[in-house]
Amino acid sequence: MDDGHGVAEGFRRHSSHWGHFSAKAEGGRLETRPYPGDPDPSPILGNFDNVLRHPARIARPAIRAGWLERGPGPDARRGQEPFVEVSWEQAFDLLGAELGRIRGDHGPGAVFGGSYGWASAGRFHHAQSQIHRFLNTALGGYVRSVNSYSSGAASVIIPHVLGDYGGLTMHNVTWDQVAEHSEVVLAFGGLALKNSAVAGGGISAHVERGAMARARARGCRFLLVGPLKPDMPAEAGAEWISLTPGTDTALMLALVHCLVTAGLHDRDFLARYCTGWEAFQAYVMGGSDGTAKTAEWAASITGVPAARIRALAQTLAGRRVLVTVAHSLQRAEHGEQPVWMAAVLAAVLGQYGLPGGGYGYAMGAIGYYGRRNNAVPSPTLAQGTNGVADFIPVARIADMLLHPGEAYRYNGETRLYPDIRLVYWAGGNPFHHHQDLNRLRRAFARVDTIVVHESAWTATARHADVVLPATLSLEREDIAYSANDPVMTVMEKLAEPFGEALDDYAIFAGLAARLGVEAAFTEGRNVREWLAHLYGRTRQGLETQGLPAPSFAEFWAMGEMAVPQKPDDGGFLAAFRADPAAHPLMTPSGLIEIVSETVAGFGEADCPGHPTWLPPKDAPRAEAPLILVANQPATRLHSQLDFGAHSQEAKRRGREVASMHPEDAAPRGIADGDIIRLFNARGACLASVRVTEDVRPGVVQLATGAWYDPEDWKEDQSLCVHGNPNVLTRDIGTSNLAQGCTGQLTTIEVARFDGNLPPIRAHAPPPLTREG
Ligand code: PGD
Repeated sequence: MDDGHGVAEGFRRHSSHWGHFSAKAEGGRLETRPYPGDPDPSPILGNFDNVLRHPARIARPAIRAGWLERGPGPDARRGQEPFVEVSWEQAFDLLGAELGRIRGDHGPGAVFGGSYGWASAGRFHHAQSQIHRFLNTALGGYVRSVNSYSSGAASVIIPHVLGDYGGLTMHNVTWDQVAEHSEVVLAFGGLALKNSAVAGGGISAHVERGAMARARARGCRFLLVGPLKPDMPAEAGAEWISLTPGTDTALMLALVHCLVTAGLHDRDFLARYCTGWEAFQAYVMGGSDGTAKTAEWAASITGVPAARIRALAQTLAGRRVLVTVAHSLQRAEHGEQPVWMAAVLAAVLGQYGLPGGGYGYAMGAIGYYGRRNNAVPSPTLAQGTNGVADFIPVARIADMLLHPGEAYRYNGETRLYPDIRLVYWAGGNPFHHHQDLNRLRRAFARVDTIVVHESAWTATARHADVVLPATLSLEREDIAYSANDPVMTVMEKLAEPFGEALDDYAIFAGLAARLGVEAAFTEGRNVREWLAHLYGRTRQGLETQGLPAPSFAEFWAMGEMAVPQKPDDGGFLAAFRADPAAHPLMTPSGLIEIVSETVAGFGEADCPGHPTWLPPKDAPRAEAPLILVANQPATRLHSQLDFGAHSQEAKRRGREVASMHPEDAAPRGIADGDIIRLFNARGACLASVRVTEDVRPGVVQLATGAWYDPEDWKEDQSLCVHGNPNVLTRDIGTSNLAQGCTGQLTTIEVARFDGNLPPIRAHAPPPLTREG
């Protein structure tokens, strides 16, 4: 028996960033079934099996003992001290008083509420919306963060070059177009299914594998440019062009050199749709800096043989080529360059705006790129007005906390870091997502108070002063909606909250009451009433279009609803191609800016006025001869539910698994299955090792997301025994232009670890005592 949509009796609907599903809770465990219409469900669903009652969960509000005894203030003992469990009443009283003190003594400009993070699916309980609404209502605002760890460089450079970052990623070439029209897909950084398996807000069908199989069956060639072979699924039958990480810009420049030399560049397209070609051509051919960007030049930088580069250029000319660039390429020093350069390479090939051709920046990086857009508005919680204008580029958090008042450059401006007293986080894990975690620990020691809402004892929670237990999405009801997915679904409550955990909404409502703003925060609605209220926006969109518009009660009873979508029309780039005068780009010239006078005018040496090969400062050298690729994990979303069954099954001897090439392993006496120590000047971690030819020689791959687990929490630079690569990565911006995250690449050395293996304690709570 099912309910007509394929949900079995006894199972209830829910959703996650990695897919809609249904589930049944029994004996503290969750049995999940993927959404029936999903052709390729994500195995990450398996992480839900064992998390409801896991020891990593936070049961009660907890206050760091030192903060309770000594009060707010800078403290290097964060992350080292035990916690005292208190009642919700005590927690609300203590935190309400502290927020009142900050509001009165320092104002909202002393509060960092950026609170970056993926949180959980669900439109109402969306943690960032809740925290921002609360801080705006209760304090009058907060210092926010802009951009993301995913696309920090791209989201700043693309508006200068192509105008519309949102349009480029969300409304452009689709997977259906690839399946039907592309002749060559040139994928810098690949199209890894582990990345497109996730989409913020929920996903009803994972279409990427099937689209690549259809395209290949039609004769489309997929070319993977990158250091890791698994970054393309077997279905694509991709040719692997293995290159040194961080050198893609040089390869692209050489491709342009080859095309121009052979007279194969699309002169008409460059003349009609672009600005700056002549000056850029002079750079490529060596006229402006004395270095011709030949195939031989690029071979010495990238490690790709010159003959292969020339052959590749011939493959591209005159075909329907889609150039894609994974987010990972721009999560590195000078990350703006490959994004900009790929836009130029696509212009040289002249396929912009044609079905299945042009530039699909970040296609495959997330499950909602390469899809059609919904034609109705999403249910969205209003966040109120932020009275603080100040912000930081998101990945500059440690700089901000360590250097209040100091100047930094961002997108042509000189800005000053604010003086932050209180950091408030809900729905993110900076001790997962930030770089150089030992530096982040020093930064977290600087403020008066750190507040974290979490469902589990992440390292971020362990570094907080006030830890408030939040429900998992599984323990509350909500609506799942993603702007590029055609199925909107109810998220039913699957289990009772763990311990005394509350929804973020209930926590903020309790605090709002202490601060005298409860009515403004809650507007008198309970959760169900809020869901009905938010749904009203989508319903109105349906009504406006004359489409059937079920009431909230009808929607809830149906369980899911198909959402109308816009046509697959190629978006702003197709319109621009059809008539560039009528549909100019949102750039100063209205054209594709191969040279940007704006960027040139900023005068940044690390981001000049056209795409440029800028060698990384952090290059392999004697003490750090290997390049670490710290990429997205396949067995969980970021660090979420690292204690979940699927994530745990993939570990070896409890550690995260790194991959390295036999040529690098053999001279170090390392064999498959050994434990290795990865280290550099910033820190060290242990991992298990897989020795494989799927990784380029000179490269070590270790995914992010294993919870930070220092051997001794009291030591500076303690060994992470579990395998968190962010103890090794560098905390520098991509450039003065975007200041994006550079966590993807860094240089390291590796050695076999022969000592006794320290225990993994990341998924156990810190020492806890009970008040009274
Ligand atoms: P998550 O693990 O998703 O990582 O960083 P992000 O902080 O988003 O953290 C979300 C946290 O929110 C989890 O701890 C989860 O328990 C909590 N949470 C979930 N739902 C709720 C809720 O409803 N309420 C509350 N209060 N909490 C909730 C991801 C970031 O990492 C990203 S997006 C990228 S792309 C970066 N990638 C890299 C990289 O490639 N390489 C390196 N070295 N570092 C990276 N860091 C970045």
